Amino acid sequence: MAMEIYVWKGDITSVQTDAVVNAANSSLGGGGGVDGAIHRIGGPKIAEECRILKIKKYPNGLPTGQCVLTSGGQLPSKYVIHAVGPVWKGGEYWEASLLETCYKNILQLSFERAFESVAVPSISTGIFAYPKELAAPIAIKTVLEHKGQFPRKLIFVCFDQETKDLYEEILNKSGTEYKEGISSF
Ligand code: AR6
Repeated sequence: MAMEIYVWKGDITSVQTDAVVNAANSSLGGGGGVDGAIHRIGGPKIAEECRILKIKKYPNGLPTGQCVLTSGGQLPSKYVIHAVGPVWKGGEYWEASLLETCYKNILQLSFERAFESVAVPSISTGIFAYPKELAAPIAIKTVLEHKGQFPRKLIFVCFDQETKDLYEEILNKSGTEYKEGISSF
């Protein structure tokens, strides 16, 4: 069964899915943007799980492109996949391949956990300054190439209209069917 693609404009902390993806950083210590919102709404349980993961598994930080799972705390979604996207440094520091790896790892983890629905923000395109128009095709291509049975539903969560328009334009050009969705998947 082909994966269902959704494009949804809004705040990722209000989405109800099996998992939401956090645009985290290597320290797993929280931050601004999606990370700030997830910790603010999700409550202290998520931060505590991150702290333990950092001590036990990633004392030197979670490498760029990798991801780890925690519970969703008080979020409507059950789990959070904390993923570290690349910082944009002009494009000659493997940013594209690191961003692709990041999405592949999110999809692989979602497959292994048999998640039905996973919501993903536009990783790296905020504080990490990855140009939105360069990041969106990588996000979409990597998702469309994913072969596993899970996740069954992939929701691209766009925080602003510009990002939503960009995703829809790329999906339309590639002839990919998608739905607009509501906040519960
Ligand atoms: N829901 C959905 N999308 C959002 C939300 C939200 N609540 N808030 C922002 N966005 P960013 P990054 C969009 O900065 O670039 C943190 O400090 C935003 O408009 O959250 O990967 C971490 O700790 C943009 O399109 O993540 C790291 O240090 C996209 O989500 C660093 O920021 C990603 O923006 C990670 O930076």
